[in-house]
Amino acid sequence: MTTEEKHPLFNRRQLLGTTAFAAAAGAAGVGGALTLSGATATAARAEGLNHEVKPGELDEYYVFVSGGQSGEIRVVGLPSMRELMRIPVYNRCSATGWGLTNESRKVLTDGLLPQTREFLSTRGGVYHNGDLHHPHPSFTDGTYDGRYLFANDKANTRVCRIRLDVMKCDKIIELPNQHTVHGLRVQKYPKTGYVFCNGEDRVPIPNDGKILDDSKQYHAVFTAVDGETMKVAWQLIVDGNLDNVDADYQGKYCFATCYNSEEGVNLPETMAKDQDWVVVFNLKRIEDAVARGDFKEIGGVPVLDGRHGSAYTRYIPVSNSPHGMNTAPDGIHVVANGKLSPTVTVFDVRKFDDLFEDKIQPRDTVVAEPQLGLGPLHTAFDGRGNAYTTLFIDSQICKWNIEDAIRAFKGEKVDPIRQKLDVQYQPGHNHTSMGQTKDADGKWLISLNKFSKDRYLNVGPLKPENDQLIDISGDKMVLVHDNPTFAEPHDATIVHSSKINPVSVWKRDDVFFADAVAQAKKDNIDLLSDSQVIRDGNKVRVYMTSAAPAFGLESFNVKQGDEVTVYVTNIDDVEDLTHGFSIVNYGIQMEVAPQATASVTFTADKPGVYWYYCSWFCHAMHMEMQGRMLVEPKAA
Ligand code: CUK
Ligand code: CUA
Repeated sequence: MTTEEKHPLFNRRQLLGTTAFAAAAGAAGVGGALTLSGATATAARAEGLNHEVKPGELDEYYVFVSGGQSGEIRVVGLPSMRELMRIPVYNRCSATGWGLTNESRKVLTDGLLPQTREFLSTRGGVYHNGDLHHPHPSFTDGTYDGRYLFANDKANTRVCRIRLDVMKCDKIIELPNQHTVHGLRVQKYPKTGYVFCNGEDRVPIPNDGKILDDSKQYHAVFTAVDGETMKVAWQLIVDGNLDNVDADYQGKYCFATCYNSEEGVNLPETMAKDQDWVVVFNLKRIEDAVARGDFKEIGGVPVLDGRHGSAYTRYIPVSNSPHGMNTAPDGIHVVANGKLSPTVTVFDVRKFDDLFEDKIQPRDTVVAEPQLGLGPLHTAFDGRGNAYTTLFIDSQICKWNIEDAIRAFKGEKVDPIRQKLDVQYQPGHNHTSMGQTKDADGKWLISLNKFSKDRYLNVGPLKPENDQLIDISGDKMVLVHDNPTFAEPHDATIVHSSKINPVSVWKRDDVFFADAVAQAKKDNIDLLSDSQVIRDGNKVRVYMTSAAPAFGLESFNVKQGDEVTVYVTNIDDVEDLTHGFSIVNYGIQMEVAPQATASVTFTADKPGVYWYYCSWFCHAMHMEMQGRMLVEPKAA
């Protein structure tokens, strides 16, 4: 029996590859008979990419996937599509204590506007939801530098930063004057730099109730946040609204789609016109204006007027309701995706200089406008001159060639479309490996589909979404894997693993728990060795170490009504040895990773005996890692 008969999926080319490999192995003096499995694996790689990651093997890429209305970020390995970690951001997380611990509440509250702080004062002090759409890592010189990941909150107008060394969110800021942040991308060159944040909804500024139904007086706002300081650098008021955004590879421009040039407040109004636009922002001109003080300060930040006629912006008409905005890795071409138009519009960024000098008309910057199919939403690139556009209504990925689209636009008889691949079903974003950088490697594409319909076991009325992995290394796209996901991947970024180097153990001088370290110092406590209770009026600070399988305190006493802060320091210095701290019937739970300090503050309202225990499995005696909080009742 030949290999071909045993493996009917093998074609001639694969067999040739196998033979060549066997010959090479013989010539190199490896000797012995090649096992069939060895030959098979080689043949499979010769034909396409191998997406199987065997037990014990590591993925080649990280994928940072948005959690949509779940408010979190998920870290997924590619090509296996295994979920590796969740990073809580705008949500509450029971496992890690995000939203409960003092460290996370500082992140969640520090960047809130004063009026929001007041609004939340009767609502637990923090927002309990968020809608995270667009996670994008920081750049240096057009590629990822492994420092940070930034993402928007469409629900409560915030922007977050995640530290990629520890994979925790370290900053969240709320944007003034703006109503929602939808599109978010970062400056690619020379480095990040700015984080660009699109205000989608139009509201009065200030939005204090003086203007209500008079939508003529509403405005949309574009914000540039300084990614280093996480402070607003400047804002522009624009005409229309803002959907998605991207930046160039030269550090000169960024550009955003607008689906509501009509400035309508309901569906028929926003769809009324055949054309909307892309707005281009001139970073140098804006920076110069800010430097010479040519702005109004509103809500504590510099605000410029970027409406029609402004020196800072240009408005380029495109067909009805464009959505995604994607810069190609060639550093030249930028694609606006039509959504309600079957076309995508391709701009040449080199023409924007002339556009701002008024030497050419806005539409003169368009170099192609291929008709691809119904509902183009987002486009990804392979670095070989091809683009991959999601067709939401057609439920397809359309692969097309940029140069051919440009030739067709000039009138040549060429069809830029290379292939259409069915996806299940109705894709939103799609992403290629390293495809949003100048290092696009053209190996993998993921299609983030909004519906899974018949692809999985029925789990009730609420269904998962479906992320599909597609091999784009050859001439044809090949679908290789389905992966169900929970609410809701809008966007993702595929980063080669060599770009990111997380630590395994916290450094003791990390700013994440610097407040706890400072308080301990005032209390004369060495967090790495002391377990002790400090009483300070009705404030009680409980310091304890954790080392598998014991806390530093077997018990501690407090009085009913005390404000108690428990600081747990994990003095284990071993990779993967995380402890937890949970107090039964007190709603307290947190993660304490190796060499971290975590703290939580609560009022000891209920008298009685309350056991605390380690909640992250750490040791054979993990169940025994516990102690008692004794709450003395108030004197009657
Ligand atoms: S958006 Cu969701 S499919 Cu918020 Cu990037 Cu296009
Ligand atoms: Cu410590 Cu489980």
